[in-house]
Amino acid sequence: MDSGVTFGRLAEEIAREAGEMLLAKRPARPEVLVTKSSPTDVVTALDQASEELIRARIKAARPDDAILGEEGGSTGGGRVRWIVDPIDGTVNFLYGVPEWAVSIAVEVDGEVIAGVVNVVPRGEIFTAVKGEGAWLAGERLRCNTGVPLDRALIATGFGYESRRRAVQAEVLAHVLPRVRDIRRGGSAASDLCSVAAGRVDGYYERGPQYWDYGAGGLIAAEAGARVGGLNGKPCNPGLTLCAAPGLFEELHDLLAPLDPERDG
Ligand code: LIP
Repeated sequence: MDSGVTFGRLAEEIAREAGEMLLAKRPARPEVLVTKSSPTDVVTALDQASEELIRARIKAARPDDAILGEEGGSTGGGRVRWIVDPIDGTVNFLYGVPEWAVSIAVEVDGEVIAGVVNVVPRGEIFTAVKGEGAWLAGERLRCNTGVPLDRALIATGFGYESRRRAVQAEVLAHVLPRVRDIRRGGSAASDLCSVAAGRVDGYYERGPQYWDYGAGGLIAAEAGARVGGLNGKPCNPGLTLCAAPGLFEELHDLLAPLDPERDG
């Protein structure tokens, strides 16, 4: 079995190539191809082209591995699985907001051991290998520590369905008065990397899927953050929560009584 470092290098190479393709092919106004869970949940032709490229590169290098992709679903079996978000932050991509990413994680026997988030418009490639730290441009990343909740800059995001958003707004109304401020970047993968890089102190969101948080979750954890869900659960679409130990618990205890996993 290859090491996390070998998987990480391959993931980085593929995420870099997908990013170059997206930058080269992105028209001034990308067109919506289809909508998914709601009229605002969009897929562009380039989401699909990016996933096709990533799948082709993985298959060429590792024909027996399984792949879970946001657009193409689940294929293959075996101990190694690649978790792919071909464009995380598709609405930003559509509008030309420079905050979208290609996210690739590699899981062996159910555990993520390597992750890459290429925040393409910023030319930033965040990487992590389990036990080897999180890195950006040759610098080891460390999340902010010792920040109390009332001084914390917290990133969050919102789903695409109206009823879920109404709950998220209600939860946010309780969080906002208790923290330094809120940021809504529009890419969960990038938000998790922002925790790793100390650009925000914490992040929470109801709704991100495995392809949104797989790679970024490892990057944040390797930068010293705690990453999980409610009540000791691992990250899951019910809630993704991430911050340094201490702030994680404060944020958790603020959110838990608000029942943030409900959808209306
Ligand atoms: C998006 C996230 C965003 C979140 C949205 C959505 P997509 O992913 O990264 O931060 O708030 O609900 O999940 O749809 O652009 O891949």
